[in-house]
Amino acid sequence: MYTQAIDLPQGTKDEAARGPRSLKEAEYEAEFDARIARGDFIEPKDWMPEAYRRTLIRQISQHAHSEIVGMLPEGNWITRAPTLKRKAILLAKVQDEGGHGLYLYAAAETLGVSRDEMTEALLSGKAKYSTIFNYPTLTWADIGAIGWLVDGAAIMNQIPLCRCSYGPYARAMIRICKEESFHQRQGYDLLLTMMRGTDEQRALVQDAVNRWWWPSLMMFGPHDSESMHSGDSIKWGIKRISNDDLRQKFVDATVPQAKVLGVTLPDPDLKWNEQRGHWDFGKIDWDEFWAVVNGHGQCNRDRLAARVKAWEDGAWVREAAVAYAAKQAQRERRAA
Ligand code: BYC
Repeated sequence: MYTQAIDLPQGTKDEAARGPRSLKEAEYEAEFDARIARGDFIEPKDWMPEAYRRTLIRQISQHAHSEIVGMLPEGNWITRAPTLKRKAILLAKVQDEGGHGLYLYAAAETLGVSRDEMTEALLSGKAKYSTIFNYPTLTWADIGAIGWLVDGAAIMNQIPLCRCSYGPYARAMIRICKEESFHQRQGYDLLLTMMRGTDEQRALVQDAVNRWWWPSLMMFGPHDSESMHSGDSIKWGIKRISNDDLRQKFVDATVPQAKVLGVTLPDPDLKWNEQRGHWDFGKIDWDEFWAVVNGHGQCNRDRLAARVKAWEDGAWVREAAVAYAAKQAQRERRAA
């Protein structure tokens, strides 16, 4: 209702896969392919293949949902932040995440899907959001670990999205990445402060890192060989770097940071590979990943319940806004 967007018919997968239907459409498609090859942006009013539009709606809306659900695990600690400075930082971070969700919903709306439809998909469990937000935040050190590892993984994945072929998504990502980099640094700073504290604080940091390391690696998605969308997304310039390559970049960037921090990453197979010029790392528990994707993580049920409650509690605001808009329209008609 706070939107000008309309829901276009979403079509079926078969329809999307059928390819060009007319000579005109074949011409449009050739022009679209040429623009992608030149590295031009595709803009909302440009012709685009139906499957490209659907892929973007899926990814951008799920990204938006992740930001909104991602406010919950950290929001849980705002009232318990240990100092005023940390509370102000955490408040700002959680608000930023709400803002990221809004830019992303707005970017998805330009593809012909309404905010109401996206919200319905989240609340009904039809749309996914990142697995990472289905893990609990047990101690204050988890807030630092989320900033360092979760936001660190998010930046690694999102920087290439600033060059994504769809203009509104790419532009939204530029601002989001600037804010994410602050989020990552505040997390690292928080952990560094705790590491300079007592033995008990250092133990809390190590425990948080032990719990957040593997879920952070899962954020990049399944192995390339299992990633059903990567082929098309890379062909269309939506994804610029594959899931596995981004995961490797994240491991390579994070291992030296862990050394400076003085924590051990919970992977006995983590070893520098001179030949590859990369860190080798152990096997990810894909059964756990898919269980969480499919709704069976530790917090899936609580997270969705919190979003459903927020939606229901906000009904009076939506009703008041509709009543106000109707009154305004009536006043304008009378004045005319
Ligand atoms: N969690 O073919 P694939 C943040 C799904 S928010 C859940 O590789 P794709 C932050 C995938 O959706 C971070 N589901 O897919 C906020 C697909 O299922 P569907 C969020 C996952 O799209 C607050 C299926 O598995 N970031 O930074 O090519 C506080 C097959 O996967 C996950 C974004 O959303 C997962 N981890 O690649 C702090 C970034 N991984 O959709 C931080 C934008 C995979 O067919 N998104 N799946 O039902 C992307 O870059 C890509 O969508 C992904 C997956 C790399 C995540």
